[in-house]
Amino acid sequence: MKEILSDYRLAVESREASLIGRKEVFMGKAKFGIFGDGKEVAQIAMAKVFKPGDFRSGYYRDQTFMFAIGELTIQQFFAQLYAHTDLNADPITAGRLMTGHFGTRTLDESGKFKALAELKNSSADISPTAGQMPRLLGLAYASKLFRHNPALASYTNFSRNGNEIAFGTIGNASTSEGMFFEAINAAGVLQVPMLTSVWDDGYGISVPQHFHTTKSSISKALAGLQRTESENGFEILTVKGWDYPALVEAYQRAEKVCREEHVPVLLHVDEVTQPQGHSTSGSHERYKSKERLAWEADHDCLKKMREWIINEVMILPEEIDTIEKEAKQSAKLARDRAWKAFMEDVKKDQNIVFSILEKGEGLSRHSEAIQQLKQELSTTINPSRLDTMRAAKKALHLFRDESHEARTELIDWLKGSEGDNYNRYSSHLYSASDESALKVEVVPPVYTENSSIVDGREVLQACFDAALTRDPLVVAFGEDVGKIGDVNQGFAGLQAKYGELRVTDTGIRECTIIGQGIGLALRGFRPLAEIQYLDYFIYALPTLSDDLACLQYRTKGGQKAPLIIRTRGHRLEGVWHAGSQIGMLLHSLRGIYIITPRNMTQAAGFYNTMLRSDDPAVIIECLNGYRLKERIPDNIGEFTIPLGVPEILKPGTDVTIVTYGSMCRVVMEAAESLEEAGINCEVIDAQTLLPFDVNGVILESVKKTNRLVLADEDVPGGASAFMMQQILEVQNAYPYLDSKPVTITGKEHRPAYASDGDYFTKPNPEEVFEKVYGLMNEVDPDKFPALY
Ligand SMILES: Cc1ncc(C[n+]2csc(CCOP(=O)(O)OP(=O)(O)O)c2C)c(N)n1
Ligand SMILES: [Mg+2]
Repeated sequence: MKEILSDYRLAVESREASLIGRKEVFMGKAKFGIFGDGKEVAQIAMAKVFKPGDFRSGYYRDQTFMFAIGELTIQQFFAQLYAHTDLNADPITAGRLMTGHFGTRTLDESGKFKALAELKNSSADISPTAGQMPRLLGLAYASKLFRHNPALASYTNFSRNGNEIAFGTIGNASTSEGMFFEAINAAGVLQVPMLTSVWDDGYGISVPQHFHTTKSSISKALAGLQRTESENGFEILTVKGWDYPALVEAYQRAEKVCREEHVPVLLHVDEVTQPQGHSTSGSHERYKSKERLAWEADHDCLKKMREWIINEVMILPEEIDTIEKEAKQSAKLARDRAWKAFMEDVKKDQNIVFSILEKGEGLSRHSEAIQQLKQELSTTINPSRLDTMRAAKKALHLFRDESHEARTELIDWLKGSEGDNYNRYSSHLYSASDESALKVEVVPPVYTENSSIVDGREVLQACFDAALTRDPLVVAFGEDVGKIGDVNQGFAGLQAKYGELRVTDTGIRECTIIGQGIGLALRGFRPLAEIQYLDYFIYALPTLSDDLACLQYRTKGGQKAPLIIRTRGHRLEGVWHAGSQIGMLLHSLRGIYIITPRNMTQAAGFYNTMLRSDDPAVIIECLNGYRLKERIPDNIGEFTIPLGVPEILKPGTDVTIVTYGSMCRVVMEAAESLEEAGINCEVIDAQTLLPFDVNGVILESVKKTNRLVLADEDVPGGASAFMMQQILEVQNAYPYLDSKPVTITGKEHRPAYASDGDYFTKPNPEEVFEKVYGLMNEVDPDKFPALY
């Protein structure tokens, strides 16, 4: 009984937080609100079966659940609403994400994993609907690996025999997304402990259920997944979102099959309401009928729970009234504390700038304008950091030709706040820990007389073999990766050697292959997830961009997923098998290192580096390089290659040509012909595009040659534009140029088929020759007469 009353109290407190939250937005104290009202009771029931070691992957309605598992306080909930940038105030997003983005810190302050098996964990939310599903699959799959691979028994900090459930939550309308279906199907195939709850309020913002789901019911639509006596599948349960005892029972049943038998469960929580409507943008009276609104009021889970307690548990209404009063009061107090802390933080800088302005008023010729700025700053309602910054910058602009103490103080403050604001709003895009990929010790390759010359694919195979031996947490999976050892045999024989749990085939489902990798990495694994061809990255891009790339950033270093994505691309022969969409990756995947090795030895060195770091990376192997001969280093599993360090493949003095990947061979061939024509090229392999040339190797080259050519296989203005911006603007090579920079790229369309198609749509040695020659013709037409 005590438990029931405390559940009810929490439900009321959470509801009150939603109600107050909405008011805060309307008072201008916060920008946007989206709350979990109407879902309180269901979430409290879910929290009852959520054990240490479990993980949540959910969405913005889950505040009550987070309160119930003790991983969010109401004060923190308000701190996030206000965008308080202090990690102590909002420990999961540090004010970077708007309200309703939940999570727990799975890393300690040095960026190492905490003992996850002892904690109640939540992966970090993202806004795109159903974006939580791919990751959810991986979180559940980790339990399967921990349970079935005896070599992992000692990793008790991550798992206890794979007993952990991955709890998913999703809105009814979001189940229409492809990611939902892809993840659900994969969970049924894999038989993993994934317990997905659908909060079904009958709407997705304004759009009613019959637009979203076949038969207007996700449990009906998915009925074919239900397991039977003879066939594996899902356990599908339906329960009403206002029925407290039924919810408690349903979650107990769901937990049992999920945790003990590793059977995935879909819990369709129907008849959920949304008392305040979707969010603070707009009201639901615009699209819900009077009847629907009346039905919602009648089926409100708090109202129903109260009635049930009075009727069935026999508690007096007055006693319940007291609980409600206390709960509401405590939510208000939490709001007050959060606002006070937020204001105190913001006002620190405001006070400093105010006093500098005060000083400036007496010292500047623009006394009146300064006074005006001071006045504005002090009378701003709900002041924000930008108000202070703008006042400071406007004052600095006024002080520009003056010399006094106020100006010096202002400059000092502005310089200091650059670092503070970087820390508040821009830090942790990549790992900031000691295991950052940029800090991995460099171990050079060792070659001896015994080093044999083998096919490129064999170099990779030896590297992966060594990795699988070295670390039992390394797993590789993807389409055709298991039995045949991938389409180019990089994993040949390794499934036979290490078993199906370590080297594994998957369905054709790029998006959830990535999610599988993210979830595994979040739980301590070192996954190598394979996307068969670079062209199919487009299917995986949402999860890579929205989830993996921003994970460290959006948690301010609170979570990491050191996933390595392996793929192959650039050129072979055939449309959708010869793409080099590198610009697409550079534009959408900041936060993931992008590595473009020219051969398989370089690729192996980068795999070794990344496997020793806690950053995620994409490694793009050259499709046309698997059968080329390479000399395999004796320390194939140990040597590492540093990121961001280009390699000079051929020194030269006339022109700097920067390239990467398969184009290295093309450019080297052209450079030889150019040499014969009297042009001495310096050919540089950038090796990694993120990070790009961290030590300015290319700048030094341009200082010498004064001419720059960028060659790759992406579209014009794709990755070549990125490289140019890095070299001309960031490295400041612009003043050293004597000629216009030149790019040599693929055509704007997809590559045409066969050898001729490749020749006419991708850069070839003759084209490189002619472009570079043309550059020199402009410089010295007598020495280099026009070709045509
Ligand atoms: C990919 C994507 N498309 C659209 C949106 C905008 N959006 C936010 S919530 C929402 C409705 C979701 O409805 P439902 O899944 O039923 O969850 P509910 O809010 O009803 O709990 C939409 C369309 C989004 N966040 N992400
Ligand atoms: Mg909905």
